[in-house]
Amino acid sequence: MALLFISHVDSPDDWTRAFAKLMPELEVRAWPNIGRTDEIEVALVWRPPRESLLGLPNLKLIASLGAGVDHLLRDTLLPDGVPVTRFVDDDLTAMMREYAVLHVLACHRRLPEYLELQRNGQWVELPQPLARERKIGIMGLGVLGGAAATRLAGFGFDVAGYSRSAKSLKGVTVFAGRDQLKPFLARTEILVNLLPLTPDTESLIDREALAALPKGASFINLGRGGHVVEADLAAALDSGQIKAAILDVFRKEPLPAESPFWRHPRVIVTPHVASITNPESGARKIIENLKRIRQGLAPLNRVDPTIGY
Ligand code: NDP
Ligand code: OXD
Repeated sequence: MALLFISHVDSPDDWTRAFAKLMPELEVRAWPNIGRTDEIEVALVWRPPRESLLGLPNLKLIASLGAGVDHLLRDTLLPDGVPVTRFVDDDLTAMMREYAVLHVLACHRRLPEYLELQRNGQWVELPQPLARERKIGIMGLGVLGGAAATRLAGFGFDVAGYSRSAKSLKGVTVFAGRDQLKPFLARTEILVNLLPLTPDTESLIDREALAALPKGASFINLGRGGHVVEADLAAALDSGQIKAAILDVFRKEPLPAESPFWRHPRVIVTPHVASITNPESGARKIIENLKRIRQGLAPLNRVDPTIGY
């Protein structure tokens, strides 16, 4: 019995160690050294090559190395009937919540502007609203966005969220569906993106969406680079429509050297590290799902490839 590991960004070593400890009979094989194809029961993947998941007759589970599955649904041919799951884990959620809080607080207390003032040797006191006077908007109210939204509400911020379907979250005003997007944006001073990338959300944050925010809003992108029209964001930063941006994800990763975001005085760039999958807890989730499938149960955290998340 074997697990096929496919990723051009992650090393298989920690996963090999984790499975050796938790399920020693499951051999981890790193692409392209796949060995006997009929022995592969699970594929654990990040952006797998187009045909890499075909021709595996006993494949029972395709597990994403991350919470997002856009890397897997976009270009890869999926074998019929094999469930696809994404990574959902308390540690991953806690890390993302922490990252969202870190940067919302930074924008709320105007840290990107103070860093620019410091570089220019300027001593300027900027007006400072209280948390209850600050309107935060979270796009995506799923596992990660929901956790960030409720924690930020706990700080006393005026928090709203945007999702596909209506829901109830303590302390969070929910805007659901595309016709609620504009009103949601119009009241949002600090926007946090935690949507999944799907055909519906691709390029959602464009010139029009950025213009719908109040002038001088801040933008924190923790979802995917593909949500943003990067030239529109750069223009909005230059015009002051967007005052500051914290960007963790980009259309092209690593972010190319020529990107204006590297050098913009009020942009903070981080290399897709808002939250990181832990191989040991990841291995536990995969083993749990394998056991469920062998018992004829549906795996946990299955995604629906037809809607993209
Ligand atoms: P979930 O699937 O739990 O939540 C997705 C949310 O987005 C749901 O609230 C869903 O609405 C909403 N949504 C989906 N499509 C639309 C749409 N068209 N319009 C409005 N709302 C929509 O995902 P997670 O919270 O677990 O993860 C979110 C994303 O975070 C991942 O897909 C990934 O891209 C990103 N991520 C980034 C990381 C990083 O390090 N930067 C790490 C991990 C994840 P509804 O509730 O109605 O279904
Ligand atoms: C992601 C992840 O989906 O790192 O970006 O989990």
